[in-house]
Amino acid sequence: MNYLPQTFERAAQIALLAALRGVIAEAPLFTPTMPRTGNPMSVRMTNCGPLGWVTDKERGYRYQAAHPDTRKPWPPIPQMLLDLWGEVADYPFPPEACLVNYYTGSARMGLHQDKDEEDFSAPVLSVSLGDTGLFRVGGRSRKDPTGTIELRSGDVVVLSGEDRLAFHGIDRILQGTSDLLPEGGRFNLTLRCVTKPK
Ligand code: MD3
Ligand code: FE
Repeated sequence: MNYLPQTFERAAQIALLAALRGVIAEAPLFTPTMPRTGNPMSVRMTNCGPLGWVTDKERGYRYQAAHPDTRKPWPPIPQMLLDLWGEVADYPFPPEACLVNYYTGSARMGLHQDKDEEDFSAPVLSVSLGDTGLFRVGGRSRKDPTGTIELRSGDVVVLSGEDRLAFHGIDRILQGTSDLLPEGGRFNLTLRCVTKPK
């Protein structure tokens, strides 16, 4: 795992947050629901880019080109994120999806693998904004030992190669650790390639 702490300094975090507010104005945060059970996830989400990750009771985890509520195409990925991809991804194709997760209060994300993409050869790139998240990462088997990293506002993580299929999750958010978001909480942005490159 390539952990790049404080890739975005304060002014860059503010600029990225402004771009993110624009994305959310076009594509409001929604509460995803689990396949089969329909139970709500504690994290709220939206996306930008040609494709977005969504889930619901009926159709489960998938990527699609439109917001599930507005049915409009997702807004474009902010240029700052495309620039970051160009600088650190070491991959010859642009990202197709940027999933935005928003955590408040006791929101968490259980240990999982990201396997809904066709293309695991592309890296996944993560950017954190706002309160610190306790990030747990293990190996390719659920039984592999895990370690914890505190992801702070402005931190970037690049997952490529073996790490691309590592189990990972967010145990909890440390409330009040950042004053970037007046409303509190934590945003995580993940840039992904979804389809097999031609
Ligand atoms: C390790 N998000 O959206 S980002 C997710 O902070 C997700 O919101 C977390 O897991 C969050 O799927 C963690 C860091 C991350 C992203 C993708 C990974 C770690 C990863 C893919 C493979 C291994
Ligand atoms: Fe994930």
